[in-house]
Amino acid sequence: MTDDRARYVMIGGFLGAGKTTAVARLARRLVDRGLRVGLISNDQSTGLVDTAILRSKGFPTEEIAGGCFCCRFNSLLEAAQKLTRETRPDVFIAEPVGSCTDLVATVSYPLRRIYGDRFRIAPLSVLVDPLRAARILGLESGRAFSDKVVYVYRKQLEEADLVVVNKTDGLDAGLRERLVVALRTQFPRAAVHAVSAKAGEGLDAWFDAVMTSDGRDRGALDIDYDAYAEGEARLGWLNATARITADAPFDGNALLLRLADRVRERLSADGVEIAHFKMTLDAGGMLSVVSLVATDRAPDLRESLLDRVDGGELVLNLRAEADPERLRDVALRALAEAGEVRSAVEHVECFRPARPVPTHRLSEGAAP
Ligand SMILES: Nc1nc2c(ncn2[C@@H]2O[C@H](COP(=O)(O)OP(=O)(O)O)[C@@H](O)[C@H]2O)c(=O)[nH]1
Ligand SMILES: [Mg+2]
Repeated sequence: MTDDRARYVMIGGFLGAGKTTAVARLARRLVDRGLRVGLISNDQSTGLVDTAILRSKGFPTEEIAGGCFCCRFNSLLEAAQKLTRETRPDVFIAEPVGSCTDLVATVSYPLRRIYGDRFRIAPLSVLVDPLRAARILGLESGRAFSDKVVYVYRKQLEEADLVVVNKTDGLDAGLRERLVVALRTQFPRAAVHAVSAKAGEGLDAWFDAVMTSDGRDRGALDIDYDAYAEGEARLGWLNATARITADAPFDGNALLLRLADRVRERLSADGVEIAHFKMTLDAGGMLSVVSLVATDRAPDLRESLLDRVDGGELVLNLRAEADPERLRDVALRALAEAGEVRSAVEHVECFRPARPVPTHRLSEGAAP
């Protein structure tokens, strides 16, 4: 008997772990094999760098803004329906908000129990950045988030079917081994994979597990929603867009790297830990993309503009354990002082994520 249900894949994990990179990798692989994909990105507000990145690669992508999947379950369904009307995906790949957890009970179970005739639910993958995870699991010292944020981080790992250590390229072999052992010991329910989404290493076993097995049936995560809400609200969120103009052509990649460094220096002086700071400069459909995933790490130019440009649209997403107004002030000041260019800020939103209130919360065995 053939199964014509679409596979629903969720690739979760904390901010900066490499979800969007992995989503694009999996999507490319499936498309190369003749399958149709539909991608769903998600954020607490609008103006998403991730959506711009995924669309620039040519994948049909819907964005759910203004709340996470669990709290906007119906928007998730609508996004899937829209993609179905337009491209009839064989596989949906959804990237939840990086500060979100309890996804099995609030998204996977309801999808399976209520819409199981339409979707086949893949195991939940949770990606980790190895250096971030090594600090959080106590294997390495260094700047880290507060215990409140760490609560959310650990809950993400607790509910994973597949824990995926990402960024193995350039990772010290000894640390990689210690990390895999620590994850297996502390989160024994999950299978642990180690991959580089960027370099394309180790992906076969993980993607095969995602594409050929189903999410495991088990009771809902034991989670205290007060602690979860508090942990999530420790993170400040800033989304901004600005129109960039200049009198003479300029190097757009260097502009973004300069902005990332300025913001990092100021927040470092404040003792703030950055979770993920990402920016795109869209110059007539060509993109420069820069990411920064910890205050003490260098910015990464993930996509570069080949030529100098006259201007473009800048999208800036910053998530850090700090007062959101402070993030706004630091980012806007860096922009104002960027030199070489003029910037007209068109949209700014800064806030702390609201308490998560899931549309559904089902555990296995519960009636829908
Ligand atoms: N070295 C390395 N960097 C990676 C890898 N995967 C993602 N990154 C980088 O990590 C940063 C965050 O990636 P992104 O996919 O946006 O993470 P997300 O916030 O979880 O969606 C970007 O600078 C990526 O280029 C990887 O396998 N190796
Ligand atoms: Mg992302």
